[in-house]
Amino acid sequence: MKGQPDVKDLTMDTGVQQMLEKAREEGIETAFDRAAKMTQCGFGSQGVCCRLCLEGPCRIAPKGKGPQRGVCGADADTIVARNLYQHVMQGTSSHVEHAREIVHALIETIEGHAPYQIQGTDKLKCLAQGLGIDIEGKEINQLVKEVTAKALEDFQKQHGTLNWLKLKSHEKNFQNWEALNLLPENAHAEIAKSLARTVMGADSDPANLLMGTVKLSLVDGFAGLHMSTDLQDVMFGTPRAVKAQYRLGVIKKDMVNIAVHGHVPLLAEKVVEWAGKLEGEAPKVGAQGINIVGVCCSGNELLMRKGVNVATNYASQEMPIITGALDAMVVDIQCIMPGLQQVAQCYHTELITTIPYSKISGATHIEFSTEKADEAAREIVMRAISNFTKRDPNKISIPEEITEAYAGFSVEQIVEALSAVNKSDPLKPLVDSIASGSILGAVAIVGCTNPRRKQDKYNVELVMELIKNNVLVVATGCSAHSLGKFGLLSPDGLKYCGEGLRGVLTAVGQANGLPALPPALHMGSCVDNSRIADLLSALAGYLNVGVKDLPVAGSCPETHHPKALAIGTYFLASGVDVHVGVNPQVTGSELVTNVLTAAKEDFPITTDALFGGKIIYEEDSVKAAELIIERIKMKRKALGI
Ligand code: BF8
Ligand code: SF4
Repeated sequence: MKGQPDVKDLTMDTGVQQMLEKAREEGIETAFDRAAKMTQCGFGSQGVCCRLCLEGPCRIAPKGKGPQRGVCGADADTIVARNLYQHVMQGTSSHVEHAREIVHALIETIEGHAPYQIQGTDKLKCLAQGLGIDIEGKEINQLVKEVTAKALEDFQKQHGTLNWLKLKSHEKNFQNWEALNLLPENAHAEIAKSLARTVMGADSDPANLLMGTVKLSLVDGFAGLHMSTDLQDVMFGTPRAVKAQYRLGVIKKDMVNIAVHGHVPLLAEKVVEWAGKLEGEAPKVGAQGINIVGVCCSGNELLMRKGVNVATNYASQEMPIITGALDAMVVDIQCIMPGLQQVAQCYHTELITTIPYSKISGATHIEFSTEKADEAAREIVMRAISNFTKRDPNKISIPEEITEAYAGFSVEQIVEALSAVNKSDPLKPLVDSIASGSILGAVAIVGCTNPRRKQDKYNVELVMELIKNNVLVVATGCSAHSLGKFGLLSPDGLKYCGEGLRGVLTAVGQANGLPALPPALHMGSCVDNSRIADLLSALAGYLNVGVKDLPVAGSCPETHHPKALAIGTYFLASGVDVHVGVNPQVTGSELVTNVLTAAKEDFPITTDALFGGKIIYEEDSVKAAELIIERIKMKRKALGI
């Protein structure tokens, strides 16, 4: 069609390009098409549009040419700070609800109401001890009971602070947050207070609103990310290194294909289990077997623990359907495009929603609850099998490319790999390599892809630039998928590393019987950013410094979701610089911009001064790498290395 962008400008993934061409030929609209058509509102882009009450909407004119206050008198600083706060609230509530689901699943399991097994008993004991529970002589179910009781307290206690914050925060961060009066009481109260605080006519002091945002981000970090990861490891086991495949080529023409998409692994794990149990049903419809593929963070969870192959990441989630060979896509919560159903209805693919508070009009809804997990998973797999017979052979076209990748790098797995080099002091080889300069520092590449940015390009480019400069990379979320697609989660990617980094990854890999470790270590889904925080706390503890002193940073080059803003704020508060490659919609306020980015050196309050971390907003990945490396070098210098 005339005027449409070249598919090569929309994504680096050639399989996705092929599917975009196919969609165009078949007259199907995708997120990339919608992004190209959607003009971005200048007010919203700068965060100066307020819709909080019916006196509005109010918008503040840039550069002083027009209204400078809303009808109520709120200025750009207040409006921008409130909008950012609300984004962080959305992210936090998503992660907190994720954690709460897992807590309840564990409780139902030990009470005999849910068909799961507690697989991570070592992690359970370790958490119990950390939470101050006496583990001597106690059965597993009793420990789960006591650990989940501590978790539930984090949703209801009226004094003190989150148990998970006390369990997981670095001591120096804890002291800093306590001194700044930022310790949250309980997750639900903090979310409710944040909502109450940001309504029309409540808090309008932008600095105070920003501090509220930081406080809420601690809820995101501890009662969201950490609690989810820890308790998922208790339920399903802690990930260990696995090998798997990436890209749309993992969809198989002769098999019943089911894509699992969303976030909470309770359903995804069951679908894998039932695909195994029902394998014998596939030949009855002429299929060779049942093939599960992952999308987004459910994809990450299954990849990390089960080695399930990954089809694609966020921005191209419609593409598995466009292959014409996907028999069902089953989704739970978060990052699921409502537009999926528009695409699914053009094919035989059945889109199946499963969560009562996350439905899509037109999709099949099979209610998932932990009590009925087996029935739901069985029905989903059986439906996919019967859908196999409804395929239109003329519409089937599956891109061929596949890449190999390693994942499963939990902190436990990383420490174990390092133990092969130094058994009694596993962190020493890593710390020595950083001190000697073989490794310059470490950067976590996290978060999304965004249909407004050329998919995968910015994630991949940034990593290439960093590893060339001997920066160790760890990755999570959809950005890890970008790296997987382009060989950066495989030892093959070692050729892009600087000499120092290559040497270390080769030495550690060989000590573990591998040719080398991959240049980027895949640490999991977005809630697994907690694993990165754990690794940083361990390194800071080893060196007896604060997290803020470490030569490290986080980066989200292709940000799209408010969850990423919540996670980013949590890392800022922990003393880590955070790069974002997409406009965070705060530029309409000089005050908010300066607090977060420390752009003006003499600005009275900045997150850099308060916590030791700042936002780096840079869309160009090569320039972003330079800015990140500059800060890493500054932190190295301060450490005297
Ligand atoms: O939680 S990385 S696009 S799928 S928000 Fe969403 Fe972003 Fe993907 Fe996972 Ni995270
Ligand atoms: Fe306008 Fe104030 Fe209402 Fe916002 S809260 S819409 S700025 S009147």
